[in-house]
Amino acid sequence: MEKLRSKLMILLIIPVFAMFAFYFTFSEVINAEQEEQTFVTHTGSVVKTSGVVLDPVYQVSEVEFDPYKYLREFNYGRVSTLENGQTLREFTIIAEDDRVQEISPGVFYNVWTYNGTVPGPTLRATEGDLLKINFINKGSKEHTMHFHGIHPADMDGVFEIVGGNGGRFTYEFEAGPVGVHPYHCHVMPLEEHISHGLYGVFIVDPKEGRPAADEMVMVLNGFDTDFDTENNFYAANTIPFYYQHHPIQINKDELIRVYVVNMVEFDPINNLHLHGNLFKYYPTGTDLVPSFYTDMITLSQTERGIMEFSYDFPGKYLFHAHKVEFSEKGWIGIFLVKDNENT
Ligand SMILES: [Cu+2]
Repeated sequence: MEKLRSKLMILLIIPVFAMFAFYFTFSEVINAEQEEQTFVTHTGSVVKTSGVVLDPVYQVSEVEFDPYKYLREFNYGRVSTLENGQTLREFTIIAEDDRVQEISPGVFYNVWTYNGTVPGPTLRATEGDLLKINFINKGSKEHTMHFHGIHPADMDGVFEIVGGNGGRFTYEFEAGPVGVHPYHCHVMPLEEHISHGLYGVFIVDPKEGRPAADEMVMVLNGFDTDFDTENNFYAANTIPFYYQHHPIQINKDELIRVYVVNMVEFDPINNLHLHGNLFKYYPTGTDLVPSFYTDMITLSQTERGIMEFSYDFPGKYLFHAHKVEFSEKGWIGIFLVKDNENT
């Protein structure tokens, strides 16, 4: 019995030792960022990386992204009224895939962008508006825009592949349903196109509007900078730890409305915990009556909702992934609640 046990131990140790030996001998070879690599992901799909992405020498243009500006920036499009009285909102979205962004100090990453940033612009309309989205693909790869929501099949951005180097497509559909929805590229391999940054938020307001509030958008995202189909960085709005170093200033007793969308790839779930408070939660934002009163939500990929809260006491309050790995890799921030009477 003892002999059998020690034999088993040896059998277990040998492959582990062999893996370590292989890694240390061939670590140069398996540095994904140095040359083109093909990976089979945990879901079985094949992902190819360009191999030049981490090297700033190859940068074509650098992304300028300000998470503080992005937070409260809404793009309502070019607005006009049709003969039948319907509101028309026209947007122009340009996809590119040759930009480099310093996503964390010293870490440069080839981001694929809608209108030059990750996430792309927050598009906003009222239910029933006619949307015309002029999509131009200036990237080198094929891309599309796939909106979550209700629209005809040929506006779904899945089978209508838009070629690179100037390919065009106009998405035309009525905004709906009310809520907060993601849009993202739907070209295969999907993990690659999404995790490089081709996503954004699409808000559909109810015709009667929502109560006045300090509104903001948080896209929960991550970056796999070594192409092993695991994220190395996590964030709310792209830059790890940004809102911890630059707290989001809000007023005591003021209604805060956060449109939150989870776009993290590779990890099955993400979550959000708010400190010192609870919030009303509207899953997908489709109902005007909240479903929960909680301080914690769990979100699968592209799952999203609207949070509403106000703070009774001034001070600093954390919000972060309660999945500690994610918060320690950047998905954490602070609300700085200002006391109006004293400021
Ligand atoms: Cu794409």
